[in-house]
Formats: sequence, C-alpha cells, structure tokens
Amino acid sequence: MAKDRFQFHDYYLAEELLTEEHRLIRSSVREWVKREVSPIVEEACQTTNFPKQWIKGLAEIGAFGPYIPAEYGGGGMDQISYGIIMQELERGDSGLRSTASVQSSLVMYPIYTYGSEEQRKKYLPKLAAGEMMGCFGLTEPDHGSNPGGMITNIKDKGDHFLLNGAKMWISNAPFADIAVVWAKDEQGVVRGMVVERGMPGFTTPETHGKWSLRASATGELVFDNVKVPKENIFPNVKGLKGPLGCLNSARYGIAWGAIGAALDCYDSALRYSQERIQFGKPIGGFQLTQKKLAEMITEITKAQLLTWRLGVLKNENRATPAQISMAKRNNVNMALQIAREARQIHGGMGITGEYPIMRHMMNLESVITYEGTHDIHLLITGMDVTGFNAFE
Ligand code: TGC
Ligand code: FAD
Repeated sequence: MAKDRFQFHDYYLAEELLTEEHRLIRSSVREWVKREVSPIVEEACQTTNFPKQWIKGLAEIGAFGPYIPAEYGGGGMDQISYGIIMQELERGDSGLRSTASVQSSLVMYPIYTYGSEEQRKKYLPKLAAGEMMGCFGLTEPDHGSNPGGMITNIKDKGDHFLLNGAKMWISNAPFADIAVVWAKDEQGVVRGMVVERGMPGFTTPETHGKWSLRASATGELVFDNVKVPKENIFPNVKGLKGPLGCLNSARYGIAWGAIGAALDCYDSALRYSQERIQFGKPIGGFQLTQKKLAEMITEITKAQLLTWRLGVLKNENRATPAQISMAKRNNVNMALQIAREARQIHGGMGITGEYPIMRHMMNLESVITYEGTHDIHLLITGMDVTGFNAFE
C-alpha cells in the first residue's frame, strides 16, 4: 500500500463531544495503526497472514479489555473509549479489529461477567496482556443465524463434562490458547465454558480460501470427547442469553469500527478526486463525483452521531440490544456502500493494493454477515417496533 496519508473527517465537530481522555486514546491508537499496521497490512492480506507481532502492540495500546476493570488487567475505561479504539483499529483493517473485539467482547467479557472469581483471576490478566489469546465458539455448520438450534453438547461425567460437537467460522481459532464455547447440557440448556488448547480431543483446523478478512485467522473448533473440568464452566449464566449478551458488546464495537473503515475509504476517495485529472480538471470537479462524496460524508456524519449517542446510553447501562442492532446494521451497510462508491471514484486504481478500498470492501462483506446478518438485525428492529417475532 502507498504511504498512509489518512486524515480524520469530523463534519459536525462530533469530537467536541469527547473528553480529553477520549481524544488521547484516539490519537495513540491512530498513531500505532499508522506506524505498525498500515505499512504491512496490504501484504498480510495478499498473503493471508495475521501478523502475530500485532498482538503485543494491541495489548500495549490497551485494546484487549478496555472496559474490563483494572484489577483484572483491563483498561477500566468507558464504553466510548472502547468504541473509539475499535474505530481506529478498523480504519486500519477489519481483521485487526476482529482480533481485538473477539478478545475483549467475546472472551474477556463473558469470563468477567459470567465467570467465577477463580476464572477471572486465572484468565483475564493474561488475556489483557496478550500473553493468552482467546476465541468464541457459537456458530455451527448447521446453526448460524439460529444458534439456539446448536447440537454441540456436554454430558455430566461426575468430576468433569464430556464435550462433543463442532463450531465453524471462528475468528482467532487457529492460534487461540483458549476458546469460550457454548454447548447444550443434558437438559438442553445452553452453558458456557472455557476449553483450553491441549485438552485431548480438541482441535482447531484453519479455514482456507477466504476472499475476506484475509489478515484475520479463521478456523473450526472440533470437540471429540473433550474432558472439560467442572471448574471451567461459567457458573453465573444459563441459556442463550449468555452468548447473546456477549454479542451486544461486540456488535456495539463493530458499529464504531465500521465508521473507521468508511472514513478510510472516504478519505482516500476525496484525496484521489482532488489529484486525479481527467478532461483537463480534477475529477472532484465533476458533479457526479461530488454527489458520491457528499453522500458519503453525510452518511458518515449520521453514523458518527448515532454511535456517539449509543455510547452514552451504553455508559449509562441504558442501551438496548435492539438499539445496538440498529447501529451495527446501519453502520456496516453504510461502510460497505461507501467502499463500493469509493472504488468507483478510484477507477482502475481502486482494485489495486495501492489503495485500501478493495480490502475494506471485501472485509466488510464478512462484517455485514457476522455478529448477526444484515437481515437478522432488520428483523430484531422489526420485532422491537411491532411487537411481533418474525423468528417464530
Ligand atoms: P430468543 O428466544 O429471542 O432469545 C433467547 C434468550 O436470549 C435473550 N436475548 C438476549 N439477551 C441478551 N442480548 C441479546 N441481544 C439478546 N437477544 C435475545 C432473550 O431474552 C431470551 O432470554 P430468556 O431469559 O427468555 O431465555 O432467541 P431466538 O432463538 O429466537 O434467536 C433470536 C436471534 C435470531 C435474534 C438471535 O439468535 C441472533 O441474534 N442470531 C444471530 C446469531 C449471531 O449473531 N451470531 C454471531 C456469532 S459470533 C460472531 O459472529 C463473531 S464474529 C467476531 C469477529 O470476528 O469480530
Ligand atoms: P445463515 O444463518 O445460514 O444465513 C444465510 C442467509 O439466510 C443470510 O442472508 C441470513 O440473513 C438469511 N436468514 C437466516 N435466517 C433468516 C430468517 N429467519 N429470516 C430471513 N433471512 C434469514 N461465529 C462465531 O461463533 N464466532 C466467531 O468468531 C465468528 N467469526 C466469523 C468470522 C467470519 C470471517 C465469518 C464469515 C463468520 C464468523 N462467524 C463467527 C459466524 C457468523 O456469525 C455467521 O456466519 C452468521 O451468524 C450467519 O450464519 P451463517 O453463515 O450460517 O448464515
């Protein structure tokens, strides 16, 4: 990729709504991304490689468990800080943000919220420091949008549970040290647990051939009579609300993250439109290009305000799952549309790795599907406003 010339765009001066601490966090993450991510991200994607050195850097900038209390190694920050970190990381690459949001919202959050004190002390400080990496196993080959149908199961064997089944499409699985896994017990109740690499019968084959999120490792989790000690089960949650509660946190982070990807595409397209000359003038001088850019910055600005307000509600513990669904759905779709328009503005150059556009666009094709598809979130909003459940 050419030198990272990214400049932030804040049309409605929304940054004035942030605190000094928020701005400091934003600057330090943005600098780290420019220094450590931008120079190698294109090659990482082209070669389908997750650069492992990012793990140490992510830990150092506080991207693992920003809102987990400091006594467990977390950052003790608020929800807007978490959102800003996700935005800046996804400005670099959605796969990078995936790695951080899985670790924070899907691994540290459930251990902190549903785990025993022993589990918190055993895992959280190492996860925060990047000395241990985690993944989250909910989706199965035959149960994606409908995780309640899962067939992965545990059987009580006295001093341990016997775990059988398989999870698919699991971010970070190929290198994760632990997996937060959701399985049904003999009564059909969903339970959560920590499965550790090295437990006999537990394997994590890598998923190959992805055209999206190529700088993020994806794999399966296969459980063949895995003995899970009883102390690894989460004592404080039962039922599907356990994993879905984690998704609220991750979806919230994605709503912020998508703005980062959109900003990167818009910024690149704006600059290109000012520099690229056709018919004797910059293409930014043509009305059709201006329409594209004006609509992009309008949609970004709306998303920034929506997401900031959601962050305030989240800080006050008032954000509903349906409000989070609306923001995830709107912002990811907005970012994908902007990536497509930005690609047009770049002409042929838009398909090359000289610019970040095609990489963001392909990444966003996953982001619009994971953590609940675009249509599933529409149905969650539909249920919220009408009172009728389309899933039944
Ligand atoms: P339903 O009967 O509606 O609910 C079951 C129980 O869960 C409660 N609940 C929630 N609790 C907390 N947060 C939420 N968002 C919740 N949504 C529902 C609900 O109140 C109920 O509780 P209780 O006490 O009555 O038992 O469940 P359903 O089976 O009808 O499903 C509803 C549906 C379709 C909305 C849900 O299953 C869904 O969201 N499906 C989408 C699946 C999904 O998002 N999977 C994501 C997998 S993880 C991932 O993609 C990681 S990518 C990471 C990365 O790389 O960044
Ligand atoms: P399906 O559920 O089969 O959906 C296919 C289509 O049918 C979609 O368009 C969907 O909207 C539509 N559809 C389904 N039900 C309905 C309905 N009731 N009404 C209308 N339309 C419907 N999962 C994890 O657990 N952990 C991870 O770390 C993780 N990481 C991922 C990383 C990547 C790169 C990808 C691509 C996925 C990841 N996932 C992960 C899985 C992801 O959450 C699922 O792909 C997603 O929930 C959708 O499930 P599915 O792919 O099985 O699609």
